[in-house]
Amino acid sequence: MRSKFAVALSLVAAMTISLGITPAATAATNDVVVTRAWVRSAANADQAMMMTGVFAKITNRTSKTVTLTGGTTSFAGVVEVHQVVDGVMAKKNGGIKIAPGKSVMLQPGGLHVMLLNLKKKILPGTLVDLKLTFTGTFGTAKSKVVTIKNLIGKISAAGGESYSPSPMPMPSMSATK
Ligand SMILES: [Cu+2]
Repeated sequence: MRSKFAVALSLVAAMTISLGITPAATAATNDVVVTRAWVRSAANADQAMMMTGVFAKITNRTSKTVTLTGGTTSFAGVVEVHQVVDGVMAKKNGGIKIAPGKSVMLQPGGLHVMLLNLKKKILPGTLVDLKLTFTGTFGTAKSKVVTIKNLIGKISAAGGESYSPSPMPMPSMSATK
């Protein structure tokens, strides 16, 4: 029994290591560059909520502010742009604005793209298709869709924040440590 347990542990360790060195997804256009993109695998508590988060570094290479407004994927019914305020996440109205030449980090505990109404499981290693929609000035176009290839599911306990959309914590509850 001990040895079986040890084998299981080493398998988990091997999976973790192999996921750790997997090249992150990248999507580059002349205007918007998305790097280090990954999606939190929904084999954890998120699966029950049928939602999960996407994280990445996004750089604006245009001379005007660009705004990430949402996106589409075959894995979810709805793609929203979210933020976390005081440990509680909420839809970020108006989208995520990126100043000219600047980057933003979407990361656990902060800004993120939320996949809601999941249609398919996202397990560690699952490749997820995702198109992100930006508004801004792209030549004569006012919007741009960036396709992220090889967006990979990864286990993450980072952040420790709750992705539960409801019930909203009462003020008296959130004050409890
Ligand atoms: Cu969210």
